[in-house]
Amino acid sequence: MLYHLLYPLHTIYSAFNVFRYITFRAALAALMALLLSFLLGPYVIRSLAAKQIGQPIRDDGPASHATKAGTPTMGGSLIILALVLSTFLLADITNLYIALAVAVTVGFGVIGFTDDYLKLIRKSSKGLTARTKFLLQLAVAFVAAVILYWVPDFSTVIGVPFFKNVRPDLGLWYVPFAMLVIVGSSNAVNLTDGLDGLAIGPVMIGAGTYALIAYLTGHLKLAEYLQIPYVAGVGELSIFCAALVASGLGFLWFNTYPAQMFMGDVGSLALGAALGIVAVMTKNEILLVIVGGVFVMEALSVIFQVVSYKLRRKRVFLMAPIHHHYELKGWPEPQIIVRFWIISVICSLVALSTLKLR
Ligand code: 57M
Repeated sequence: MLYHLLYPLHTIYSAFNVFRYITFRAALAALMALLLSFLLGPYVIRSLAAKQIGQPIRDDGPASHATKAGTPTMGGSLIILALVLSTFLLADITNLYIALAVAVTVGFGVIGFTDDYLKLIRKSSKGLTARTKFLLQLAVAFVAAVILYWVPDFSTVIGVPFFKNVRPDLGLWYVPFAMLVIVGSSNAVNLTDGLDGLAIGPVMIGAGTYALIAYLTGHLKLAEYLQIPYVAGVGELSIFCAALVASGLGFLWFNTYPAQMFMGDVGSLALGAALGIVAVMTKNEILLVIVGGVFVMEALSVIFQVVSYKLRRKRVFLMAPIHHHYELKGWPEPQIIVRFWIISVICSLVALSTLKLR
């Protein structure tokens, strides 16, 4: 909105020309998102606590989690609010990619919110059934994927990391593929969100990585130079991603160990979906497996654990997802969190190096 209001003024005051630049607007969106989440954070915590919107803790998990009972949850609404407001203010809201990124994030946020809300009023860890939640996720992802499929300029060719000449065109299969990326990413972030700051760190690192990728993908000369697919208009997503990094950072202020609030499903489902849709729209869908390496590791640990238990009646990990395994091995919580963040930084560096290594 600020972009639409202020940029046209450059004909009168040339200083407003600066609003033309994605980099400037991304930095401003980040500052705004950070400010919003800092200012609103204490208020959100107070009102969640006043309404007794606190986390029920399962008693079959690591014993150290018992002390977390009653921690205000649904803090993800703060992240979404800061993200959406700053994106609306500084990005070009007529840009389809921005509209889709916001719509998918909010759509998954609403599913998560419903789940959290049901858990709270029932005062148990049972919200929406897994089946209903999954069907709703598929529905939102389907609408987004079909819209992209119909956009004339949006190609159904996918990018394969490390191979510049391998660019399979999925045609109509692009729709289920994009749905898989969005829904998979959303659920993987949800599984990861089990220790203070554990999920938001890699979300921020992933969003920062995609901010750069979106900028390069939307820049004809840079995309040509790097031999990556060029998608006109996708550069605006850098603003969305920068706002995501900053709203996450503002949330982390309150979610860092010992957490004053959790993001809830409203946060984890929405943020995972946000990364998924950005990966799809920047044509770096498969790269998300590397960028989101921590989320993949967490999801795989659950798959291995469940399959191994079903086939051999034996567990691979003391408990899945893998962060519980390290908790039960006696690693202090902050140690697990920071080490997973470090792994996430390494994953992002590897992912960025694929832009040149191809
Ligand atoms: C949600 N939610 C946290 C909080 C957060 C299939 C199975 C692997 C599913 C998995 C599961 O339910 N995962 C999804 C994980 C919960 O956090 C809330 O949920 C939101 C995210 N959706 O924002 O609102 C708890 O996590 C802790 N937490 C923090 N700090 C944070 O910043 O400490 C969260 C955020 C919170 C708090 O304690 O209450 C959760 O873990 O429930 N299930 C599991 O993870 C369970 N694993 C399991 O059963 N493993 C089995 C099989 C199925 C693989 C096995 O290993 O044999 C464990 N989870 C828990 N207890 N809580 C086991 C026991």
